[in-house]
Amino acid sequence: MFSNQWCNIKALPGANRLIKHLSGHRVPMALASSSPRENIETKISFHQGWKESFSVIIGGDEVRLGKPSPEIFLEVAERLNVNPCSCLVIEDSLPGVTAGKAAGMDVVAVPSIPKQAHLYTSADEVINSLLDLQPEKWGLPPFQDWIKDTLPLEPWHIGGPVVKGFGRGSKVLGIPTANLSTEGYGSLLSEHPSGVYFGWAGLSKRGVFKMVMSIGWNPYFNNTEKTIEPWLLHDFDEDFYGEELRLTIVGYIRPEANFSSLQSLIEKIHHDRKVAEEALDLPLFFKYKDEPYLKSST
Ligand code: ADP
Ligand code: RBF
Ligand code: MG
Repeated sequence: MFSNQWCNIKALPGANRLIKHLSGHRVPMALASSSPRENIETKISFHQGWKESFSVIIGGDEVRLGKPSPEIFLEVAERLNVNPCSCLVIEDSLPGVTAGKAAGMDVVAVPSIPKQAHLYTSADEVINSLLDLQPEKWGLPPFQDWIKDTLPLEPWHIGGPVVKGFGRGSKVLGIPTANLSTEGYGSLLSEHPSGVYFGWAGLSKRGVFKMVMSIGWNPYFNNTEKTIEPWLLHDFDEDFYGEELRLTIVGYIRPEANFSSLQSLIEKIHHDRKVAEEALDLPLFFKYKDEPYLKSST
């Protein structure tokens, strides 16, 4: 059962994948939003195949009490003719989480605002993005699109001159990251959740290299600004600040996490490196190495 800001014109990252997966397995789905029914209908009409995927669509104007009252979810269960306790609610808002729990349902929270996970304590699970949902935890069929610990994505691109990072000595840790400025990438980055990704990195004078990166707030350091930090999997004998760096991001590995020690953060990043290196040899990912985007620079 889905709710709320799902169906803005740009779909939430991973929403399409999830809806296709569940409808492919004939899992009954409903959309329960606080917006008026008419607005929901308009919004979902932008997404191909969504309307047909939901057996029930219900708006805030169709119930007496809005979230956090459980009414909207109980009404959905009745219309679906299912027991509330066999429903899973996927929610982005706090009142929605409260409503789902009050209806006796399992609730997975996907907070729409970053760094708010700690507020969602009443949810059964808080995930960073829909990419991290594990349907099998809730008795639903598992995704089958993960390949060798990676989730293939429609490739996307980001590029610009390499900027100075926090100078936290990542290099000393053996993990130099050639930071890119997030300026001008607001909307692209909001389409892609924070997390650990991999792909190819092009430096016009030096070549194309395997790359594993984090995008986000580095929970271990609790940054206040989002950073883009690609680690090029190659030994360079000099720095390349200011050079144009082009990235093709081809897959997702995991959400950013916090760690109890710097040592465990470093070990995890080395594991990410291994995952990325092996995956990038698969034809599925290797083929993007030759994209012109990586080689041209303007
Ligand atoms: P900063 O905090 O300024 O990003 P880092 O300690 O992360 O500093 O070092 C990153 C810099 O190291 C990059 O900007 C780049 O010039 C250089 N560098 C050398 N080797 C690599 C590599 N394999 N991957 C990424 N950057 C590298
Ligand atoms: N920082 C975190 O706080 N949590 C993470 O899970 C995390 N994962 C990372 C994965 C990769 C592949 C890379 C390159 C960096 C990651 N970082 C993470 C960012 C790291 O904290 C940052 O690069 C530091 O500056 C390293 O000292
Ligand atoms: Mg860096």
